[in-house]
Amino acid sequence: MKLYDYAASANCYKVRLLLAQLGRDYGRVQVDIFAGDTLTDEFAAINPARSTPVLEHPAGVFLPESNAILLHLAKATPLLPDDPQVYRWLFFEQADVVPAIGGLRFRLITGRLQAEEPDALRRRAAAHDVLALLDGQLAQRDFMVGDGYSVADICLYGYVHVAHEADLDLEPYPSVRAWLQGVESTPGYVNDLEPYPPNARVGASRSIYD
Ligand SMILES: N[C@@H](CCC(=O)N[C@@H](CS)C(=O)NCC(=O)O)C(=O)O
Repeated sequence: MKLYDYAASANCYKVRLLLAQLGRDYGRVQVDIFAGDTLTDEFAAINPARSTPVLEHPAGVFLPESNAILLHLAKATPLLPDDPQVYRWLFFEQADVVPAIGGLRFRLITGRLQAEEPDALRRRAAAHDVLALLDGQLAQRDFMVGDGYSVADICLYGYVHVAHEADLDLEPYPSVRAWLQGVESTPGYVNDLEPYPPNARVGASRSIYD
């Protein structure tokens, strides 16, 4: 099993976290998404959307989309409970959490947006809506679905745990803060998310964002 992976992507980190917690061995294929690695014909053959992560499993069969990979890998394990609420959070994460928190963080850190620009303000407001919603959900429970840790927590953790890097203050969200600590206390937890490297900065990069 191979993971086409970018170390500074939280979408990729979500998959690495699950693989670590499942104790699965895999090979890591480093894709430098800001050096044009996803713009090649070879990468398009692996994933025409030109994004990472992509799981190759079995050999020659490629599965893109981080949350599809989470579902595939967690199948028949306790991390994928038989509760459709899991699906709800995986879709919510991609539709709401990633553009708001992940998109804001990426654009601020790499110089693609300034904090007071309208698009930054829009994403910041959406991020606070997301955090308030999650805080309400987590007020009466330790984890997102049922009474245990699952891929719903893993997928949401990916970008929520770095919300402060988008200057989003988590102080008003005590249940979210307690949940982050809860995730970090689960067996096999790892955090190998790397900071964006210099070549991610606007003007220095060659990627689908440029
Ligand atoms: N919906 C996709 C989004 C993946 C995505 O946006 N990946 C980014 C890194 S976080 C990427 O690989 N971008 C490629 C590029 O910039 O060339 C998923 O969840 O896997």
